[in-house]
Amino acid sequence: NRSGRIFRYQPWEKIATWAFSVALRNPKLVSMMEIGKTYEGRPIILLKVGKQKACKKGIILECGIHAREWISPAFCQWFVNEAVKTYGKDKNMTRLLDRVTFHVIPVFNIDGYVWSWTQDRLWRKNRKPNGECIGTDLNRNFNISWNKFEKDEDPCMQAYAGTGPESEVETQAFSTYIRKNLDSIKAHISFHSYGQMLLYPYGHAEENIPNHEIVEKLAVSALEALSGLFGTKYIHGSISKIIGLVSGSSIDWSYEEGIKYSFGFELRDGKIYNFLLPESLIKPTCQETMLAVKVIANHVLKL
Ligand code: ING
Ligand code: ZN
Repeated sequence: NRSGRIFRYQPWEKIATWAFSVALRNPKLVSMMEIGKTYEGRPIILLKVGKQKACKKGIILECGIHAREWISPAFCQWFVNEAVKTYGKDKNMTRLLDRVTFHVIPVFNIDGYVWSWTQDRLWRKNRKPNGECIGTDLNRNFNISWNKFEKDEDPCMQAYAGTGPESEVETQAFSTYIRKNLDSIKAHISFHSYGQMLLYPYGHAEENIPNHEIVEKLAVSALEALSGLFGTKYIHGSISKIIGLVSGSSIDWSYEEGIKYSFGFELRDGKIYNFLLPESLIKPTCQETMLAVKVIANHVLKL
């Protein structure tokens, strides 16, 4: 994309083609794999971004768990494009890619994403039927205090938790991949919209996580970097404090698996456009978010 050109949201087919071609064009920096298939049979694509070396640390960037939050997949694409474009030019990015592998899932809930493009712009869940209603909220389906608060039991609700922990093939694919790579993965970031918040565990309990102080400090530094660019205001804190008790979320699960830096971003905007963030705001949103992600990655580097 040439400067000045507007960035656009992309349908799944375009994102899949892009993933294939960015890997093909940058064989030394990017490789593509499939971690499983969605309920409707689409391949869940993961891009490994970074220099191929042994014993590297890993950071997982998980985008598009919720179908309608289109800015999230747009950020994952932005991240990969920026990485390959600035490697060898930007000192910090070069250092990061030399030492860290970013495991990027551009769209986690692909079936839902396709549905939000073709049938219902505000679709959130996946597309597997549950009796009279369709879809499970993948961010309530993880094996961590699953369905503990019994408020996500109605299959017709937006945050339906599913028939059991990891009842959905998408959740299974993701969890299996993380478990296989637990030794190297040090951080996990889940991208959502909207509300301009940086969240961390727990969502399933009100107590502080063991490394609360250091995670809180890291959140503050990340947001200093983010707001330094355009002055965008974010709030931060634990999921339970900021949005209330939530069970079965991906970052609570990964935290309990031992990933001590698990964050959830609620990207732009605040309360004007909500899920319908205009395409003119993709670029500034991704630019500022990139700065926060780099702060988190630089911390992982020092571990
Ligand atoms: N909000 C998230 C949700 O799943 C969240 C908030 C993020 C909860 C990370 C737990 C972990 O409800 C949106 N808008 O999806
Ligand atoms: Zn979301």
